Amino acid sequence: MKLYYTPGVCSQAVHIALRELGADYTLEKVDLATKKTESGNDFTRVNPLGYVPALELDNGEVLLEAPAILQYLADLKPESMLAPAAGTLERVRLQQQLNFTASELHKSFGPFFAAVKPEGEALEQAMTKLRRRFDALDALLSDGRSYAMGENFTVADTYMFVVASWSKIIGLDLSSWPHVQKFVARVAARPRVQEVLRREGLLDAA
Ligand SMILES: N[C@@H](CCC(=O)N[C@@H](CS)C(=O)NCC(=O)O)C(=O)O
Repeated sequence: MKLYYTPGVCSQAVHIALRELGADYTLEKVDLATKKTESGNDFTRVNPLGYVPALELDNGEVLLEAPAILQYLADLKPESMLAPAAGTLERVRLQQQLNFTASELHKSFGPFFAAVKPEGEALEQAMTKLRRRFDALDALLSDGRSYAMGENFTVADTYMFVVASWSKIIGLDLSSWPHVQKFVARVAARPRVQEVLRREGLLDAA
């Protein structure tokens, strides 16, 4: 398998899942501004919409959309417990969390990463929306669970971790959400996650 990725963005969730699974994979970095891959290819031939992650399977098929890719990977190795079994209520809970991360949390960061940043009332509205989603995440984790689904680390956590970590980039202090803050630290401390961060050039080599 080949993962098309860009350091620090949502493709990192898939990178973490691959690493946690011990899967056999290669990486190809994508420049999101030029849509060129590091080997000089046109990334829009892989994903016409030009966004990562894209996972190229060994038969040449390409999978898109982080929640779908993450579940595909988890199902390759059910014993990894990276997702509850398909068809169970627990699996639907995982899908609920993946969808929340994608369409609520991830997209609420959009205005802060836009070329033209919101100002004044628009900025306030965008921040209120984002803060409310962090409130919901903190409430989910407030019963003392270690991860989104309980004590098992799952693919829902890989995506939640990456998106919650963007708070640092926009200067949003996570101390307002202590359970989320602890969750981010817990996931960051996982040895495979450290390997991914290092491989993406987001940690010192030492
Ligand atoms: N719906 C997509 C969204 C992926 C996405 O937003 N990727 C961002 C990075 S986090 C990206 O590549 N943006 C560049 C662009 O849209 O041109 C998914 O779930 O995989």
